[in-house]
Amino acid sequence: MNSRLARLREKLNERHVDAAIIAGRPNTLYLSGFTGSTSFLLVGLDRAWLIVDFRYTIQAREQVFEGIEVVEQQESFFKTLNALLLENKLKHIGFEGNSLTVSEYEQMTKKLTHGKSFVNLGSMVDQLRQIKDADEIERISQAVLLGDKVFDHIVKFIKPGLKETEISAEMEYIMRKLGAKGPSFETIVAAGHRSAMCHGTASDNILKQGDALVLDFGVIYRNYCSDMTRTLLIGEPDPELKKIYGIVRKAQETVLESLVERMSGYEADKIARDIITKAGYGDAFGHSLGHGVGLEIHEDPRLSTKSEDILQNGMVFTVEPGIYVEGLGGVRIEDMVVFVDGKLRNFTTSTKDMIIL
Ligand SMILES: [Mn+2]
Repeated sequence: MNSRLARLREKLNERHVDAAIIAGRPNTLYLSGFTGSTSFLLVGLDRAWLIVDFRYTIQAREQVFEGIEVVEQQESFFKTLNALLLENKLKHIGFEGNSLTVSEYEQMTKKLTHGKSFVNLGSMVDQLRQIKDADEIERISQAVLLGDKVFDHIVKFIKPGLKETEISAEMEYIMRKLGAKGPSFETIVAAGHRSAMCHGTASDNILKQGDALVLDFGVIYRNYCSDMTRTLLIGEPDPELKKIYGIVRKAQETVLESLVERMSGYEADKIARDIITKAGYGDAFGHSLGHGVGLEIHEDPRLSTKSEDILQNGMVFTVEPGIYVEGLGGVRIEDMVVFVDGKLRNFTTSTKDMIIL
């Protein structure tokens, strides 16, 4: 885990910064291992301190990675931070410009009287988080496996007459029973005409014959998110839905076969988009192909028409083309993958064969 701090320190050095103050939750967890809701992590070039209040002292001592000292705040966080800055001669202080609010920034620059200058590090830590280490890849693979088990279970549970909310409740119950902390985002269960809404979270809509049913869900397991989508068909579907299913599946599988390390997010998106456009449904694929996943459900890199991100070893991301036709329904298929040693590994193992229930 110390290699995470080492990578950050390298970047801080390049920017001539003495220390960074990290307060965003995913970045704090990534760099320190601490899961509490409030803290300031001060990362200097050779020492690092996690400042917490009384509620979290015991937990922080148990959780922090080697090389991080836990400090309980005295009187206030800023007073404690100021003392550390003075004691360790830390003058040029970096902050997370992409996650701090304007008020938090103003408060910080006003109250940290021992800081001489404040440097906006933007999304520096988020950028580091794009490349997953072996421990993260292992956790993510377990999270995805748990999602596959939820899918196996729910396929047997689904039948016409159920409400979408009954399905999402069952999915969330099973994921927790299997050891997940909970869903990684609000579970999407969208049937019939609602399946044409890309983010149709479960409603009281009742499943009926002929419906397409989009299940887009994920779990949080050992702090890491999973994300997958499968589309089921309830009873014999409209021939157009079957056709759409075939196009989406072909687009998704072609991307998986064509992805090579160092391809851009734009190029990957284009492979799927060209197939769907050629089939006459270009306008019906109105979202991007995929996104990074890790401690957060949506992270960089992005796979989209505007993306300049280069897909590299250690990056975990989704491949999720879809086609949505108002009044008829929608189909989306989503897997989570990673590049390891230049090779693409697909974490998701659930079948993509058309399932007609
Ligand atoms: Mn997704």
